Amino acid sequence: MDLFADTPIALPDAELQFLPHWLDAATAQAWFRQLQAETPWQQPELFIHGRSIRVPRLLAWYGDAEASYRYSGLEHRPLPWTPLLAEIRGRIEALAGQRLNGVLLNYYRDGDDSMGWHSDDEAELGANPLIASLNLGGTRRFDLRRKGGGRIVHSLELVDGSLLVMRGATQHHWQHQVAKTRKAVAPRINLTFRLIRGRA
Ligand SMILES: O=C(O)CCC(=O)C(=O)O
Ligand SMILES: [Mn+2]
Repeated sequence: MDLFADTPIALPDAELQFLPHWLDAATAQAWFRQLQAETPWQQPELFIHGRSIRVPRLLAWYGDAEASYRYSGLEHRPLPWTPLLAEIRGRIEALAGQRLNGVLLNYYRDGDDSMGWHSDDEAELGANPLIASLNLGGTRRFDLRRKGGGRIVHSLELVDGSLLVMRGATQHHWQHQVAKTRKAVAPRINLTFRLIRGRA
């Protein structure tokens, strides 16, 4: 038993809870395989300064019908919940203590796949959103820095079966990334559950 397993991460102006062993290894592997196989993965193209760039990972967005979401500058209508994603959502809602109506799936095929610095601060998430992020498959490093740049202040190894919950003002003050790596890394699927609030 790891006594420090669920110790909160003490960063100023952030509320982070990391549960490294949230899921047992057999369930994590079964979920990874099923999601890898059954998800209609997409690799959207972005247009930045007149150039087209493919997002450096694969994505899918699921949710309740009202949970339309903009990410990477594009509007996405949700796919309907699969039985597996609905089950995972229920378990994470129970832990988070709140409703969650959408989930972004990110598939990092290898160390070339990545997610750049950002905060989850889109308007439709409202102030102080709770983001619950489940990790399946290969371990990747998750870095945090103050908004506005500067050095990496804290890093976490997001291991298979772990859950990271970000709450409170975290997204106002901090950015996160999953950088490319030259290390040999196994494929990884990350699921970030969110609550999309209706537009005014
Ligand atoms: O893959 C990860 O751990 C990060 C995912 C993320 O930051 C996001 O989906 O907004
Ligand atoms: Mn994020």
